[in-house]
Amino acid sequence: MERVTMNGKTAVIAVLSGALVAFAAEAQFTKVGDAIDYRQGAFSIMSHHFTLISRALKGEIAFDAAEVTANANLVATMAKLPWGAFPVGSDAGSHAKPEIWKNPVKFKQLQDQLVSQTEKLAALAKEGDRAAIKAAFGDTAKTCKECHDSFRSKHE
Ligand code: ASC
Repeated sequence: MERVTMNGKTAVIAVLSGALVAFAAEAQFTKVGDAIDYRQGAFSIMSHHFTLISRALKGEIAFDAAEVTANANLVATMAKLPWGAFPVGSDAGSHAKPEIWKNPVKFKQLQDQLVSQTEKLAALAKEGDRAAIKAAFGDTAKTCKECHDSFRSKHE
């Protein structure tokens, strides 16, 4: 019993370590500007590789299944990275809207949606069915836009 019953001190430590885990993603940056640079870098690389998939789907560049898969894998990896780089109040000097910290539930929901959709896109790219890739690409692009509409300002 002793091992599963928390005394006051143990409970406090458990709560604090939970808080630390939640904090860790933000604590990795010592300067707000570094967090902004990091997330913008991830978004920029994601956009580059996402656009290459778009161009291949439109026939503007050759549709090379291996290239599309490599691009989709990069998109899926990048999609996981920015979210720990939004320390509270880091909207100044970036496109981030204060709504990010007013509506964290919706922001998180869109992050999770992007992560799952980009993973699906990468899995479908590997299978090589162009119509399925196109559909998954469209779903992903919708999520990009939905998040931008709510949480990204057009001006700095
Ligand atoms: C891109 C890019 C975005 C999304 C978005 C989709 O290639 O840079 O932000 O697609 O435009 O609606």
